[in-house]
Amino acid sequence: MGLPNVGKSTLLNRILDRRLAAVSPRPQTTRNRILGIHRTQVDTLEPPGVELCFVDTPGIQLGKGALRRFMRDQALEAATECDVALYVADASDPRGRVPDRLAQPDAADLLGAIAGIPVVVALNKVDRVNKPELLPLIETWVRWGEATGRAPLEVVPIAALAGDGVGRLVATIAARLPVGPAMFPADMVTDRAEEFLAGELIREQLYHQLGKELPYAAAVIVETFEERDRGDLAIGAAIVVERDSQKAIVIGKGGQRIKQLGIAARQALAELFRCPVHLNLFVKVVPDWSNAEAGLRKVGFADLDAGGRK
Ligand SMILES: Nc1nc2c(ncn2[C@@H]2O[C@H](COP(=O)(O)OP(=O)(O)O)[C@@H](O)[C@H]2O)c(=O)[nH]1
Ligand SMILES: [Mg+2]
Repeated sequence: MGLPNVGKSTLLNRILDRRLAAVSPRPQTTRNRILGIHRTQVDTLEPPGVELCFVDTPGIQLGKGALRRFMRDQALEAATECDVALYVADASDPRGRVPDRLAQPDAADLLGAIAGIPVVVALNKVDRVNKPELLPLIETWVRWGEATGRAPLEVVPIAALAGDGVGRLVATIAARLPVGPAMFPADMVTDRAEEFLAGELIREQLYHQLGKELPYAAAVIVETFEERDRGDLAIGAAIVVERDSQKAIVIGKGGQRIKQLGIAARQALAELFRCPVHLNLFVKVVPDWSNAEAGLRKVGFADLDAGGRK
């Protein structure tokens, strides 16, 4: 958990060594909580076999509207259910990296949800921080741990993008997990269906290609997902926006935008599923979907959260 844009999804992808969660420079890219299962050996533990179930969550946020409420609930539910709360802070953000940030009103529910749960703090993006700033920052977090009765608080500096410190972080978390039988089948990597992962990858491309022009309430619905003979995949997906003007932005002049989107998304999908992919992208207008529960269901949020295929 953590503020938007600190690198939570990047970290999940790095640990699992695959692009499970959408990543972008824009805040609020992650909307659903996503489970990623990582299995490893930590030799200092007895037994050394570890199954870590990471739950990536949308960032801490206030704000109105059904989509924001949904995102907030996703993060809070995950926080309530976890064995260890991994708080990711952006060490290169002077205001966001300090524990004081958790005293802001938007963090109150989250702090409540993790009361009594061991906390591990990952200070991310240390590649962008001057070394001398790091030690005092770690000290500040350790003192916060003492002041809030969470001592000893583990603080691990990492660079999720490059992978620095990530092994140590994994071992630190593993040491705080309860011993027990594995919770998931050995070949299971996520609780999300392939359709969901495909939709997230397409949405990630939307963020990359449209940048600031992308409307906040853009969603992707994967409507068809078929395996063809020879092992190819045929995927049909709707990009849902709220207004005709937004549809025009996504399509672009002479259809150039959506064509480029399709090319990039198809490549990313082929990489994820490791097979050739045929992708059919189209744009759909569902007026005001992000403001009401009914709209969210239309765009697939309720179905997805039940974890199943549509
Ligand atoms: N320099 C640097 N950037 C990072 C690092 N980890 C993540 N980022 C960038 O931070 C931005 C937000 O990442 P994302 O994983 O979507 O953050 P989330 O909102 O917390 O899930 C992206 O542009 C990432 O490339 C890191 O270790 N170093
Ligand atoms: Mg994210």
